[in-house]
Amino acid sequence: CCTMLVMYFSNFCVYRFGKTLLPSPPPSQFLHFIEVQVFHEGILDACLFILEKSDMPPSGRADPVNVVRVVSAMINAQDDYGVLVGNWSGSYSDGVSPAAWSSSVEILRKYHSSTGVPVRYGQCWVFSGVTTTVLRCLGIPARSVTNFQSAHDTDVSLTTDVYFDENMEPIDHLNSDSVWNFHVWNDCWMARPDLPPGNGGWQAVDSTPQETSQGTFRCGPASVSAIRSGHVYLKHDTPFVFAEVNSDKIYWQRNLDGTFSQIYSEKKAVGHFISTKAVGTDERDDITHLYKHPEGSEEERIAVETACRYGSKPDVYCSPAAEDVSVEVKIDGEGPRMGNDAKLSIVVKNQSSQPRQTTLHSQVAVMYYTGVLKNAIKKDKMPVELLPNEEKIIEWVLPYQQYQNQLVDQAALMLTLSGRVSETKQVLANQTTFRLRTPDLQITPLGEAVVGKAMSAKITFTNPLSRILKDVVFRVEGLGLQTGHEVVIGDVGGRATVTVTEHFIPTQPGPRKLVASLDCKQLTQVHGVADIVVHEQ
Ligand SMILES: *[C@@H]1O[C@H](CO)[C@@H](O)[C@H](O)[C@H]1NC(C)=O
Ligand SMILES: *[C@@H]1O[C@H](CO)[C@@H](O)[C@H](O)[C@H]1NC(C)=O
Ligand SMILES: CC(=O)N[C@H]1CO[C@H](CO)[C@@H](O)[C@@H]1O
Repeated sequence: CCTMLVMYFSNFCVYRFGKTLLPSPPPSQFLHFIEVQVFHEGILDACLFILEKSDMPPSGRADPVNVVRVVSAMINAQDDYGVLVGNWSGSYSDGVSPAAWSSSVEILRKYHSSTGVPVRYGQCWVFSGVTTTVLRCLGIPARSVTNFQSAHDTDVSLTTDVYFDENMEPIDHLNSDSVWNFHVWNDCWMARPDLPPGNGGWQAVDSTPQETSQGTFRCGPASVSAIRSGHVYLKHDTPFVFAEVNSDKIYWQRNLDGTFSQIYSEKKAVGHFISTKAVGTDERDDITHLYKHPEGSEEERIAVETACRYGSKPDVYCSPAAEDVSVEVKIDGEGPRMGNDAKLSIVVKNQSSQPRQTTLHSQVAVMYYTGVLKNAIKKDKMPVELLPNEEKIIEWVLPYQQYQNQLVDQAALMLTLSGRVSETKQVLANQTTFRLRTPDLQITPLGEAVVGKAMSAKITFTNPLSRILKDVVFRVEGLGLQTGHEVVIGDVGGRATVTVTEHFIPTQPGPRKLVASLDCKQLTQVHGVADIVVHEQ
């Protein structure tokens, strides 16, 4: 029902939350169905009505980050007379019980037909179902996501804290963090040009009123990739979602002087079986790996500690004893070329007079030019030992065979490095994006460039790949030189060179450009340009 592709999403599905989706034993006894029906009569009108009711100017609708943020605020009734009133009291006599709803259509039409009287009542799965419908209707791919053992961090510590007094009695008024049996929010798919590359793709958005964000009950969009790496400083509300899925549960005991000491921590208590409905079937699709690295792995621990440094209790985890090792990525010359093995240098440097030891985790992923990561194509672990004052250059190679069938337009890749220094516990991290350079078309003008006089240009191309390029076409154009047209080349053998000669008669004097590009399925982004100064007759 909801696919991973950017453009495709269906207009109808039933989201189920709770028991049937669960692996056994079920962590909760809930069973809820919410129908998502995007193109039902009245739904588009209701969605536009919601946007009009928000305080976003119409120009804001051009940016999906804005739209999602506004929808997240408008689906709950708090502070803006939005669609649904949340109620967890257990008695819902003056409205509809949250568990009784079966369709988001009914809720949206009710809200619209009353010209904006908030509908009673909703809980997380209802907020999420309605959000899925509204976002899909507005053209933003979305899906409902269920998280089991979902933490609610009330003080932005990025930990779930449990406080005890000197006698190990819980201190109720401090114990405001909680772990919900399950919580339901949404993923929606978009590019994030406002964030560093690699953070596009799925974004978490939550319409259930739990905490305010910049004064309003709303949450997200938070990049799922940023949540996974603990980059909680990236917008919006990433710390909150991070805590829901990956906070450690920390037990504190009050000391006689009133301070607290950490007595115990549970590292796997939060964020289990993060699930959505599988595409095309009613199966549960486990997407935990999108939200966090495997529990207990070094990468997961690094993410948790990175996140906590930006929280309200930055010292929960031991600070590194020293930060004297650096890791950088060097790209030699003009960078790796398409068709060759891609080689980069990883430079690991110490600044200390003692030996240092670490294991670097590397992962390279194909990236769309929008900064959305497609998939990882190679993962490695490299032990690194540094003598005192040593700088080590590690050659990192991505063989052509491993990327040849994986690339997308622009041939961009992202290399992510992470690790921890054994001696100091310092966290090492680096992310570098690079493109595989494609060859240029070489254009050489021949003859005198004079208005009205025939001349020509030689266009040469060498196939950088060892495979055959099928159905190659050149497109050639030059304002005042040559009208745009195609030159059918046909197949070009592996590493072979082809040359074509273009004949044309300049029509206008002055500095001109002859531009050519190559198109074929196996290789794109090949261009060439020649400057030609045309003289008057
Ligand atoms: C929840 O529902 C009960 C009963 O219908 C009502 O009395 C109460 O005011 C509601 N709470 C909220 C926050 O709307
Ligand atoms: C990663 O490496 C690049 C280039 O080598 C460097 O400019 C950048 O500062 C490094 N980033 C971090 C976080 O160390
Ligand atoms: C090669 C290198 O970078 N060595 C450095 C290691 O650390 C010492 C102490 O800080 C520096 O003086 C060296 O330049």
